[in-house]
Amino acid sequence: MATAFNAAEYLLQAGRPDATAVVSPRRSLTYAELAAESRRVAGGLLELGVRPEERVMFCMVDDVELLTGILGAMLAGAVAVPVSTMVTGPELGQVLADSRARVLCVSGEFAGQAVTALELAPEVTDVVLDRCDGAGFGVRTHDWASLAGAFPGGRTWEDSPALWLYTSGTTGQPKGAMHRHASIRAVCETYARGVLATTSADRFLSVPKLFFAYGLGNSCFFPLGAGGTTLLEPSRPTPALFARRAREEQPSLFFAVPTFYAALLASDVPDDSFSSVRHAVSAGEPLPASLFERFRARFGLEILDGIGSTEALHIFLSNQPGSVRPGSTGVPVPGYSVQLRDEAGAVIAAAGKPGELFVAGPSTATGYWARYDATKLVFQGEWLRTGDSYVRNEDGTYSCLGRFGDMLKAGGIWVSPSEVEERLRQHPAVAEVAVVAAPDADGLDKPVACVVPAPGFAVDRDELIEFCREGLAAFKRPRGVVELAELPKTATGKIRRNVIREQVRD
Ligand code: 3SK
Repeated sequence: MATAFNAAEYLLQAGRPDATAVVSPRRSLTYAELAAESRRVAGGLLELGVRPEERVMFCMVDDVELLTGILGAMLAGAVAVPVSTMVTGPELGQVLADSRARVLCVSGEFAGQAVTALELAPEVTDVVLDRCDGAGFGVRTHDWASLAGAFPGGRTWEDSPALWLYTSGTTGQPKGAMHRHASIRAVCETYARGVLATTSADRFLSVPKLFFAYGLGNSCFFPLGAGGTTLLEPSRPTPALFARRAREEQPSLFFAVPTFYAALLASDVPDDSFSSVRHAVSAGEPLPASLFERFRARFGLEILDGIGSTEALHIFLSNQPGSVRPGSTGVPVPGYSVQLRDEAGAVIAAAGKPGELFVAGPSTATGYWARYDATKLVFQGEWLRTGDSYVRNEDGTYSCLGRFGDMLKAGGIWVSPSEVEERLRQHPAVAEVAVVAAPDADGLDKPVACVVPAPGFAVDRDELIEFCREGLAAFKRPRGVVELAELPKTATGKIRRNVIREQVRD
């Protein structure tokens, strides 16, 4: 029988009413205040005519309004759809139309994109604006502060849809991954409690924003699920800003992506900026061992590297406190199982043999909204296909070899781009690097390194190839080096290898 459950109720009742739930540069709220504010928003959405399971889209900065918007939509039995604020108007219009949301909530900063998006999404009837007037929207507009209405409560079950998160992966059109209310409780109980041992004393500071699955767990589900405090930052992240917030707000848990850890290392922020942090977490892309070592040496913190996905909602494979293997992604998070499969789909039992990573666990999405083929490809029974190429090490940890399609063969032998990249990152002339396959004069694929030089350095092809030859098996060395001003990246900071591949082939 279906069990009544609402993820927002679960999160809002976890903290003591008088404990601080959220701190932003503009204001702080206790759990009692956060619950009251979220119920006000829920009532306001119902008053606008929002029906159970209907989508409400949020294009907003990380602040109390977005937090109460997501919680309020879920309380109302609607589906919260936080979307990237880094998109253009037409890109926002595309996901808005795809979701068929009738209500769009927007921070003043993104009013321009929203006006353009509305031209592509004629089903939107109401826009709720925070710190912005309603001129030029062409539909009914409402001020965020004026949202109000009766909130009856009790409208969802464990399997009711709570949340959609749009993901493009590194290619393709954005797809809405649909998550249940119960999945939100599951990630609090598995990764947050099982790996980070979160408690009500914890203070959470996340560089990734609430519109990413990674940031949503870090800044909403985990802090509230533990009865702790979320420290929100509305501005664009920079090392100086986050080091200052960390010194002022004393977080105990800090979350970022490898690119941001590299930026912190390249900055002159004080070395004791993160002295209050008990665990620093990395996800999004594999954390190179060299970055781990340099961060530990300078900031005195071991980074826990993990991998999650929008489809799995959060991290399912992670290093564990006290047993980090640098350069690996650790072991399955308690509650999740992983498998490596070969190209024919057979499960690989042996250590050391690469395969595609599949994961099963309690938080996988129910599918992509209105995407039959993509859903069948990715959601296979209880297993979720990640598209990542991994190997199990002898000690039971797993290491990422790149995307499944990124692996390349040189002279008939598999080469992992990330292994060659890790070697090249140790050279002082290399700031960023991506290794991709490019055909040689014979049309045979060979590894080519695309290098962004470090400030003040020039790229010397022969020196870099020789440097790889000294540190790696000779067949793995790049046969060519291409200098690039920057590496093309996705909105979430992942390297767009398909774009680089096209560039080096031209
Ligand atoms: O990319 C990841 O590793 C990740 C981690 C947590 C949640 C979501 C994602 C995509």
